[in-house]
Amino acid sequence: MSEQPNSRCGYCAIVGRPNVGKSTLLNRLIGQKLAITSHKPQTTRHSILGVKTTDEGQIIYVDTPGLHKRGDHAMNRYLNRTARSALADVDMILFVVEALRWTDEDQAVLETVSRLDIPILLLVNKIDTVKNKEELLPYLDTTSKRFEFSAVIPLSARKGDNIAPLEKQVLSGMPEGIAYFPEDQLTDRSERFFAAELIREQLTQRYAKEIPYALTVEIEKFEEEGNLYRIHGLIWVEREGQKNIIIGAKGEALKAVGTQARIEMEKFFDKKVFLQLWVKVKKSWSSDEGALSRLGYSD
Ligand SMILES: Nc1nc2c(ncn2[C@@H]2O[C@H](COP(=O)(O)OP(=O)(O)O)[C@@H](O)[C@H]2O)c(=O)[nH]1
Ligand SMILES: [Mg+2]
Repeated sequence: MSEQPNSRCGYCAIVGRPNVGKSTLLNRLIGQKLAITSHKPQTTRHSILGVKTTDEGQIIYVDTPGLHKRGDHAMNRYLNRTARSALADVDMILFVVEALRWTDEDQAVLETVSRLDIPILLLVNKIDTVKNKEELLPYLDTTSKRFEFSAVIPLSARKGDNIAPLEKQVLSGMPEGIAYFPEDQLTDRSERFFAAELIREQLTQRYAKEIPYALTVEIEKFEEEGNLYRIHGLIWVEREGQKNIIIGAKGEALKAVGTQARIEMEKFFDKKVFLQLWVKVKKSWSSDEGALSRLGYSD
C-alpha cells in the first residue's frame, strides 16, 4: 500500500446507456479483461470494480450495467438498481456516449447523473469510427453545452486513443488519501465470478434475439488441483427450445462454447482449466425476483 502523504485515492463510476463501450473502457483502463463485452444490451449485469494503482495514487473504477429505459421487467429493475447504487458514493462520474450520437437514452442518463452533484467528465467514445475527424468538432461543441461537464474527452476505448489524458484528468479529481486496496489487487470479484462471466460472454456473443436475456450461468464447482482448475458450470435458460439451441446437434454448439470459454479462462487465470458445462431449464427465472436473488442478482 502507498504511504505517500500526497497520494490520491477515490472512486470513479463509468455510466452510460447500453452499448456505448463502458466495459471496453474499464478493461482498457485496467489493462486486463475484467468485464465481458458484446454489442448486446444487458451484457454487463453486475457492478465490477477495477482498481488501478500507480505511483501517484489509486483510482477505483466502477463499471455499471447501462441504465435501462424499461423498468417493467424484474431483470431491468435489478440492473437499474445496481447502476444507481454504484453512483451513491463516488468522487467522479465518467459519462460515456458514442461519437456523433445523442439519443433519448443518453439524455435520460444525463438527467439521472446530473442530479447527484458529483463532477462529471463527458467521454465521447468510438472516435475511431469517425473517418473525417472534423465532423467531430460541431458534435463536441453541442454536446459540451448540454451540461457543465468538468471536461469533454474524445477517445477510443477499443484502440486506446486518448486514454492517458483521461487518466490524468481522473486522478486530479480524486481526493487525497492513501490506497484502499493492496497495489496488486485488480478487482473485488472472485475467480468463480469471472468463470461464470466468461461462459456467459461466449453465449451472449454467439446467440442473437432472446437467448442472451434468458440465460444465466452458475458455477457449481470450482476446485484447484495444483496448476489445474476444475470447473463445473450450469447454464440456466427459460425454455426447452433455448436449451436445445444451446446444446445443438450432437452437443456441438455447447462444445464450441465450452472450448472457447476454457481458452479465455486459461488466459485469465493463467492455469490449465478443465471445464464441464450443463444446461438446465428454469421457467421465467429472469422475471422472478426470488430466482434472481438465488442466482446472484441481489443487492
Ligand atoms: N469501434 C469501436 N467500438 C467500440 C469501442 N468501444 C467499445 N466498442 C464496441 O461496442 C460494443 C459495446 O461495448 P461494451 O463495452 O460491451 O459496451 P457497454 O454496454 O457500454 O459496456 C462492443 O461490440 C465493443 O467492442 C471503440 O472505441 N470503438
Ligand atoms: Mg458493459
